[in-house]
Amino acid sequence: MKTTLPQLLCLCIVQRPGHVLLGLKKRGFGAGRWNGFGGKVEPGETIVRAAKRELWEEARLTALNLQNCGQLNFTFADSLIPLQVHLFTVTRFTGTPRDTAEMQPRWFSLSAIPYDQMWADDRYWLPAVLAGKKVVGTFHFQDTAILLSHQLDTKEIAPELIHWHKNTSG
Ligand code: 6OG
Repeated sequence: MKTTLPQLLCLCIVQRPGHVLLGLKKRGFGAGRWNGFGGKVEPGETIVRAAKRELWEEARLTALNLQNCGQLNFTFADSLIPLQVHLFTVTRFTGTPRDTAEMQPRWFSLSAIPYDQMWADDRYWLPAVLAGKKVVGTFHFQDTAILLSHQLDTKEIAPELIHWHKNTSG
């Protein structure tokens, strides 16, 4: 059986109390959708370095804390190569979100996340991440629009995040 190694990517979910920062992707894979900030891990680069770099390139923010909060595996029926996306939350950063060539950033209230204009997987895992949980998910797509099946495990609240959530909820 032929197996294709997944492509390694990262995705940052930037939060401030009661809000999440999303970017409207202007070009490339996922254009027209709101998403976190991220992209491909370059050869020789660590996943964390890639996450920092992408957040800077796409929103002009410097992450001061990157907390791994799980992994999303994407497969595509029409044989795009599978993706392995490493997720991070960022709750401390310097800078102000800026419009860049790739993304138009905007803060959303946690009660007004535009799931209808996001990847179909996001409504399953993003609420858990925003609640401070770790997620491991597998999502199988037809084209890039139809989610055929999925599996999701949520894990214990990351101990490092409990403090932040306790002090910023509400
Ligand atoms: P570039 O190809 O622009 O990085 N990404 C996805 N994010 C979500 N929420 N769902 C998906 O479902 C995704 N597929 C890819 C990973 C693409 C960025 O988009 C994320 C990267 O952060 C299929 O370099």
